[in-house]
Amino acid sequence: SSEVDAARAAASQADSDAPTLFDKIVAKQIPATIIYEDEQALAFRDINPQAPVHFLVIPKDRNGLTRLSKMDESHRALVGHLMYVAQLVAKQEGLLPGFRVVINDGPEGCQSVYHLHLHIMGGRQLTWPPG
Ligand code: D5M
Repeated sequence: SSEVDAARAAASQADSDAPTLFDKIVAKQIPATIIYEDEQALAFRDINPQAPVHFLVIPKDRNGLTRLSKMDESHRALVGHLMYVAQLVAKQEGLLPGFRVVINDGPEGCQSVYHLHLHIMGGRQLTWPPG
């Protein structure tokens, strides 16, 4: 179907260790609306929002985490910190009635940028299941 084709096109970038555009956002070489920053993590608004509030939380240093499934025990504290930042910024953004956290992994997960990122979406009634 055309929806499946579109999903595959969106997820066309292969998993590789090449830098992604998120490294350029971390380095402030390309603009982004940054809404939270600390030593380890950055949160910025998604350029293609799927909800009234849609932001991404990323590790500044990808640390081998092109995708969640590359996680090993050395990443546990970092990934826990990203989850902490997700809920902190969700509250900062007024998402007290609720929100959703999504990590797309790999081609079938429709991942398009191979630098681990959490999507946080809210500001409307979300539905389930996602596509
Ligand atoms: O999601 C990758 C997400 O990254 C997707 O929702 C669009 C977003 N994106 C792509 N480029 C930018 C820039 N330049 N700024 C902000 N957001 C961006 P995935 O889970 O990999 O499909």
